[in-house]
Parts: sequence; C-alpha cells; structure tokens
Amino acid sequence: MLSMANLSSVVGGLRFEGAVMNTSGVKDTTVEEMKVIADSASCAIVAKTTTSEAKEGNPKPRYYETPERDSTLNSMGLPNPGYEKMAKNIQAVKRYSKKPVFASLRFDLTSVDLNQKMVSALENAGSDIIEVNLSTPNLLGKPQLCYDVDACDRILGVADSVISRAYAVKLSPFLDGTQQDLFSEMLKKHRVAKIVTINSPGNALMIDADTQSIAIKPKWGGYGGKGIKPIALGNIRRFYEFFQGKIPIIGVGGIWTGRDAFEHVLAGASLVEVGTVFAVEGPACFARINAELSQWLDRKGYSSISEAVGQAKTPQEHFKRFSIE
Ligand code: RRO
Repeated sequence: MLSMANLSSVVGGLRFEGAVMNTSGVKDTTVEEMKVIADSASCAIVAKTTTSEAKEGNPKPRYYETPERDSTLNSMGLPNPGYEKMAKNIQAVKRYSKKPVFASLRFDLTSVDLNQKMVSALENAGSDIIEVNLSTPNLLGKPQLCYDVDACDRILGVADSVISRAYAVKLSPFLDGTQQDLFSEMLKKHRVAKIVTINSPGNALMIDADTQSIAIKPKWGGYGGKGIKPIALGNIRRFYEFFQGKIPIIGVGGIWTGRDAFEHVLAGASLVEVGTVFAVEGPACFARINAELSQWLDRKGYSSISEAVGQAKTPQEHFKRFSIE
C-alpha cells in the first residue's frame, strides 16, 4: 500500500518537501557534490562549514569507516575553500535547485567586520539560512566552543548583529543535562531560529584490530553512526522540553532507518539530518528514509509529520492510555 503521511512542512518560515536532509560535512563542498544532493530526495542542501580563509584540514588519514560500515570517525579539521568560494558554490546551487540551502559558518573569533563580510557573502549568494557551527570537534589544540557558554554568548551576540535573517546553531552533544540547561538559558537571549543537534561526539578513538593501529592520523575525532542515537535523542528531548517546542529542532545522530527518524521526531525534531548513512549508502538514503518514516507515521495514525513532533510519552502515560480500566 502506498504511504499517505505528509512529510512536507513549513519550519521556521521555510518550506521543506520531505523530512530528511544531509548534515553538514559529508560530500557537500563542491557544486558537483551539492548538485547530487539537490537531485536526491534530500529536503534541503546543507553545505560544509566554511571559514574566513581556505583550509587544508588535518593530516590524512583523517576519516575511517568501521568494517561493519555503520560507524565512522573523522578528524577532517574543517577542510574548505573559504567563504568567498563557498558563496560562489552556493550561488551556483541556488540557480540549479529550488530547495532551501543552508550555509554553515564557523565565526572568526577575532573580527566582527570579517564575520559581517562572510555572512553578507553567504546571504547574497542566496543561502536560505546560516547555520552557526559552534561544535566542530576537530580543531587541534582548540577547545569545543559549545562547552564554553560565555564564549558562545559572545559569538551569538555578534551573530545577532551581523546575520540579517534568522539563523540556526549547530551544537555539540551535551553529556550532562545541567550543562545543557545552562546553555539553553544563554540561547534564550539570542535570535536563534533553529537548533541543529547533535554534531559528532568528539575525543573518540577507533582502533583497527586487523592492523592493530589507531584508525586516523590525528588519533581522536568525532564519532558518527548508529551508536550515537541515544545521545542525540537525549539532547533533542531536553531542548524540546526546555523551549516547550518553540524553537524548531533539526535532529541529527544515528539515523539509519525511518524508524530512527521517527524516534527523533517523537523526541521533538521537526526535521532530521543524516551523515554516516549518506556517506555509506549514497544519496538513495534520502528517499528510502523518507518512505520508511512516512510508513511509520501512517502506522501510528499521524497524517503529517508536524502532528508527531514531540509526541513521545513517558512509560506511565503510555500504560495509562492502554490499560484496561
Ligand atoms: O571538519 C571537521 O572535522 C568536522 C566539522 Br567542521 C564538524 O562540525 N563536525 C565534524 O564531525 N567534523
């Protein structure tokens, strides 16, 4: 039977046809790569995080897939062509596709003027939303911005003043609920329109038992794949409850199937992103996961994705609903 649940939605003023998109960082730098995403069932095109200058990134090998091909470790170190070239790429993609395009930006911590220039270039290129990446785990010798609330407060103060449209923040996984709540208190002060969570948990290590070697040259990196789903769900749900659903959340982390995507939606995500499964399966994953998610929505009696957002019950609520009185 054909699935009926409607996956299109308007989130933060942007229309999305489908619920699944790529996450920043996987095959999304060049015009050719972004055209592949445009031609797929991804509901948006999210570009690789860009910086003020072109960056080579960390020494190779810097990316590893486990033999099971369900998990990855990366310490790419932000290889990107710099914001001017990225703006040109985004402009070309906007001419090619009607899908929303997310530009992802790491703010420069030294110059407000430079941030203004970067944002203007990306906005003038037609980016529909700027995602401020506060969470790259792989800048060697530099701490994760997200774990420094005061630093993020200052950066978002700059973002409020230089970004003319609403913007999104891409966040690290919080492994501590109180730390996440303190971060949320800070977010309240700013014009954040969407939360994208989680980036890959950093400081992870993989060892190849066959060769008995550490998998990547920078040793530690960000962990992606099936295993990070519970951390993603925990972070999504805590933001959903804190903001009472008022800031839309884009869920990322451990999504392989429509069932995983449905869990993200029940936790509180309005849309979802995928990284590892896109790297492993290729662009066909978007249509597959959309179709599977649609079937889950049908099966559970939802006619649209927005009806299901945040609907996860506690065990008590579940048993109360289904107990025979
Ligand atoms: O380039 C990277 O190493 C990288 C980035 Br910017 C990010 O946000 N997340 C990640 O896992 N890797």
